[in-house]
Amino acid sequence: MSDYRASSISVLKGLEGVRRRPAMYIGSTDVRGLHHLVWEVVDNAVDEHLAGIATEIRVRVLDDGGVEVADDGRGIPVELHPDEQRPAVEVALTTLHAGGKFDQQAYAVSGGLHGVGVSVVNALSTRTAVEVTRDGARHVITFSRGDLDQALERVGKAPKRAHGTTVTFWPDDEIFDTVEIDYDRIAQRLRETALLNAGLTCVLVDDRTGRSETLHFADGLKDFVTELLHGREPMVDVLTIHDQREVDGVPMALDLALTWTDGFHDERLRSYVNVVRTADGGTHEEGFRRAVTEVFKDASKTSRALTKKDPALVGDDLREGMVAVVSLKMADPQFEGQTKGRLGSSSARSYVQQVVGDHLRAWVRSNKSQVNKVVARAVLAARSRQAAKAARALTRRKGLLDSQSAGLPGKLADCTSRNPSETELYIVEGDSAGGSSKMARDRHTQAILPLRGKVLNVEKAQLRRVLKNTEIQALIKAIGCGVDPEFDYDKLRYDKIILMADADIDGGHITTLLLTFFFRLMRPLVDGGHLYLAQPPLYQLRHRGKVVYAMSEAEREVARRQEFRANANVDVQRFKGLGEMDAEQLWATTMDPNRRTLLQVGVPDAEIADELFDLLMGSSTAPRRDWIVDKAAFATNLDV
Ligand code: 0RA
Repeated sequence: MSDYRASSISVLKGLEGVRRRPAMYIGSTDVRGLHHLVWEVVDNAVDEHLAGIATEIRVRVLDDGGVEVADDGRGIPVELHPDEQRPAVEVALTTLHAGGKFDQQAYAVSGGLHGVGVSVVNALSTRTAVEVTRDGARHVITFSRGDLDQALERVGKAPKRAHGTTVTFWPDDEIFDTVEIDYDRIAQRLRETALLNAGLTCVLVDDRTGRSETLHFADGLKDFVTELLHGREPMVDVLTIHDQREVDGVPMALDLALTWTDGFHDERLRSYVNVVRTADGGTHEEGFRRAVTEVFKDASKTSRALTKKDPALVGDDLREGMVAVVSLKMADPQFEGQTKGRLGSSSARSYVQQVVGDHLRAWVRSNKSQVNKVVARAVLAARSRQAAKAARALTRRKGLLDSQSAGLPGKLADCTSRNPSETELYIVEGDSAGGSSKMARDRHTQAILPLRGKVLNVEKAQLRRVLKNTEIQALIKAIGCGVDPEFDYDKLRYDKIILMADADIDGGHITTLLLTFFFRLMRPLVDGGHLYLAQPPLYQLRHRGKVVYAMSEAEREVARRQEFRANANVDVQRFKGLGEMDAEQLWATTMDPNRRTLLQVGVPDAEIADELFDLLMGSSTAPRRDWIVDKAAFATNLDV
């Protein structure tokens, strides 16, 4: 009796610790942490799939804010735990780190990859209900804030061979900043889960909205690579690798899919360890990259795609346009970095390098024409790398990248302040708008750089041509920091770089071109939050000396109703462009720091931005036009 008490007290202590310092167990108590609860249960269900049992995971968001996760795995054991003399499921839900996965080694590859604890979910939920189907019966047990509520009970019969677990929990609003479950977050994660686990079906249902989806990918990683291509044609058939072996007595497994496309200029590599994304890469990625470089460098020597005149290929050339997913499973992985997003285990490097090297060498031997395509693409990359290097050397000689020696561009109307923390550069489309903005500005802090006509499309043109373009040169000189990869943040001459273009299609286009320029060649400016979009109004409403501006048709109608008498004869002027506004109007609406609205340009996710610019600047025009016309998209996609 006293033993029982003693152990239950220590258990209680464990879960109290979770409630006292939840971030220790789930990272944070914001939306991310909240959804961690869902991942915790889903990952346990995925383990049942990896163990070869579960085929389906169903997540349901309930009307009352609860989340139900059901799987057809083995079912959490219900028999009495030999030491604790309580049902194993009760022990699993109330004991920290007791997933009940007793043998680490055996589970290392086939399952047991997660299982840190449904008990953490239990501790951080006002209520948790677990239903287990196994041994021919359905069993239910419930908890409240981690404490046992209703002891395990047999609630009905079940077919003899039926098995599975349903965990339903209601996140605790005493713990979390918000308990609002985000459908899209779960959908995205389940999609990833389904892509990484070929054959597993993931279902998501939202009772609050009626939304639902089913995710199932028969070809797993091959489908994943196809998704990452976003409609681009692969240059070679998607190549897949599956390997499973013991390395120094430790089981390892590698799944991989790989191809190349000429639709991207970067490398798109996604990696996972034990079905968890490694956003910062690590040793498995290193091993993979080394193998690709080694094998294809070798292959290029005997490929007719590489001629004597060509520069020697480097790894970056070979991996340009490469799209790949690497999924490694291993026991006891070591993670590094601030967010633990990088794999540090060195055994993974040599294992992946060896397996990928062996597979690729065999593939290269029997796919000569496909190899030629990959090498030809790398040769193009090597040539443009050389050209860009030559162009940079040239511009450096001319002093273009150094504003001090080159002097400022003639068209720049600079501000008088030399304190970069208070200065702003308005980049203005067209000379007439340039004129009125020069009159309107606060000349102490605001500088104006008018650009003529269309800026060169950085995405299509080669770097060499881009840097020769006079508009681009003026821009680089005025800003003062040079361009990637020699960008020098300390030389930034303005705190805010503000793009001010007409609120029409052409203005949208020019803004897009400039954004592309900044994103590709002055990325640190974007990341540092220095880039802004001005928001000139579309309409002016005036009646008896009262003037109101509106950004859109909808705003105009609201203003007409709310700002003026019902049947007032309001004079409405539509601005076709910035040039139609006089200095006073421009100042009042778009440039006065106290009255204007600026959109700060940000890049929420490098890959999303990359996609966006590919879409906008790539070859297909229809989607691009739609996007440009719908200028609101700038705000939603780029404004953070
Ligand atoms: C402990 C041991 C076993 C399975 C599980 C826990 C388990 C946990 C969860 C959480 C959600 N779904 C789950 N399914 C299973 C192994 C049981 C056995 O060997 O029979």
